[in-house]
Amino acid sequence: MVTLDAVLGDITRQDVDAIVNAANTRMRGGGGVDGAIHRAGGPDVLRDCVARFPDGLAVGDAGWTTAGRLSARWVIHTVGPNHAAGQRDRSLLVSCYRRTLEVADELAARTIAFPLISAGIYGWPRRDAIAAAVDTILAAPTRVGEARIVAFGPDAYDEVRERLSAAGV
Ligand code: AR6
Repeated sequence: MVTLDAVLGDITRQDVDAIVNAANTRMRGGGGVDGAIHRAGGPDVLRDCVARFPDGLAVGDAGWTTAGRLSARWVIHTVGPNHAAGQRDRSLLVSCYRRTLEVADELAARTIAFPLISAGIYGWPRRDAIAAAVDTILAAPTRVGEARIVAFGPDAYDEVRERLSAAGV
């Protein structure tokens, strides 16, 4: 079973096998976590996105690229539903975590760091985004040994810790 932890900080600074990106369907970069990962990883990340995903990715799906200059080996990009634009199907958010862990298993990644997918620019209510993240990661049949949710601020961090406690972690 996967060990799940909460971390307060910047996802690009995590020392893990795979870092998860909250991308969009075009997969050509953006703001938030996506911008931070492309800036820190350098141009190889975008080059690999273009080469491996000429048509981008569907909402709820995930796919990997190199992590470029990041200390991680891979970036696993996933596309959350855009709540702010009316995409309210929670199963798509759950699917992001499931599919990301499936991709991590294909890569034989053992450690992974997730941001709170859809909880920023895409406007998913944070407490529910946290519940979806914690519950889905804990229930996933994965060979990943250690997962962490990286919270970008102290309030989000406290809320992730609360949900972990409620889940018995
Ligand atoms: N490290 C960890 N968490 C972060 C960081 C960071 N460096 N930066 C932001 N967060 P968002 P989304 C938090 O907006 O809602 C992009 O333009 C942030 O506080 O990155 O899925 C993409 O290209 C929030 O809790 O992702 C898409 O178009 C969480 O990460 C769109 O935004 C996710 O915020 C995706 O929106």
